[in-house]
Amino acid sequence: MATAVKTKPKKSESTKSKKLTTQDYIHREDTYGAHNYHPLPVVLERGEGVFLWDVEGNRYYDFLSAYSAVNQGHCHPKIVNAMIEQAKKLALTSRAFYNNMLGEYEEYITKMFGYDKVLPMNTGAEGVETALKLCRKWGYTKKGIRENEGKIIVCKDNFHGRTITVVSMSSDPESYGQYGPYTPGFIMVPYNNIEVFKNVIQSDPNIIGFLVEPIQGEAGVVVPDDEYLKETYKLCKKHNVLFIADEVQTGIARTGKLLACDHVGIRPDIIILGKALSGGMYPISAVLADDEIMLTIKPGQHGSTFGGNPLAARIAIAALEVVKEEKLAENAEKMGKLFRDELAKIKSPMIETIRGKGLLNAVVIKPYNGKEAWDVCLKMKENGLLAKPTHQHIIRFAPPLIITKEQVLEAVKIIEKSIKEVEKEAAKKK
Ligand code: IF1
Repeated sequence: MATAVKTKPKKSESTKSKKLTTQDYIHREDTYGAHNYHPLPVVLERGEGVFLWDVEGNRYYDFLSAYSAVNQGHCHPKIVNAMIEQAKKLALTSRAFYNNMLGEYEEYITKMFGYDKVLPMNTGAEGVETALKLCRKWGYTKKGIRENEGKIIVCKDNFHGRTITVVSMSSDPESYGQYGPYTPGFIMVPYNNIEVFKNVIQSDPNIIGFLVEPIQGEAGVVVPDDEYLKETYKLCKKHNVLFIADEVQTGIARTGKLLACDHVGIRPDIIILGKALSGGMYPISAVLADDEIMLTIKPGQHGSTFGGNPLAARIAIAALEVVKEEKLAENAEKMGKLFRDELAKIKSPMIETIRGKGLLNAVVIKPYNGKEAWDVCLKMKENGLLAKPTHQHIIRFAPPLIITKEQVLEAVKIIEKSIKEVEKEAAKKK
């Protein structure tokens, strides 16, 4: 597929009258928007199911799903209809008053995940911040730790969002650089290392929580040993430390179970959900916990303008119903295995590792004569599939969980074709 020729709109010509090209859109964003992202050069205007279309009319397989926010597929009719219906009635009241949708959603989600209560928020980072606040409140009012002394264990290479407290827990200079001074109270341990965790958790009586991604998404879909989550969970129980699972990316059926923690049979003390909680239609996050923890926050001690709004409540119910009705976890399990098995058949010096669980997968690309993961992603774009590298050499592959067997097979063909074409270009450069 030819790439659009670079054209700059003439000063006099208004960009409203003529049909804009991909470059026009990119130039306009570059002129008026902050430069806090480096997107792949594609401008999307329509999504349906596993597909996206750009402004030139090209169709793509979406293998990012907005970082696992579109598990149900783009613009799922059931969720869209629920959103339209509710939006015509009542969108936002603030929590100064009750609304008729919130209680129904709270009952639905707490019963679906098996917790006493939910605290509704909007973004994943807000959900993480809420979990940290709950953990500290619980540490001081229930565990009896001296105020301002509470410590929370976090993992190296974590990604939990981009607020200043959350990046204070980060080991990635790109995430925390020049954003200090940082929020104190975090102890960092290597991921997937039980020995170090054991030494740390028994070394400090002020430890109140352990915040962990059951699979590290941003780090490159790093799947820990099964024992890791089980053992750290047991140690948390032994030392009366809250096990806090950040399932913003791994939750809502993405890894082949409703929650990634379900693979190892543990029940976190606090669960953080986001992204696919709305099927990508609206920012919705949620923190689930039992009363002993949840009720440590009293009226007026936490909240947000949009948290728990009736529109979000209605959308989240529809999005969760789709997960159940369409058996998305089961499909993610099956299609994920098929995807990894088919990828493994590709013989290429550029494929170093294939890893993942369910439909959260990644391929580690070995640079080849100057060509690397970014080049593979550009080639896949030309061939009709969208994915993006994380940490330079790792391509994450996470399609909507509604993907069919035929679509997985076609997608793997595109990936194979693209890698072979990049290899050929690399060989020519030799
Ligand atoms: C971006 C990354 C993924 C998350 C986990 C909390 C949050 C996220 C495990 C915060 C958000 C998003 C953020 C988005 C890209 C994407 C991402 F590349 F940034 F790291 F998925 F891996 N916990 N992840 O993955 O949720 O506040 O964004 O709603 O910042 O570019 P949020």
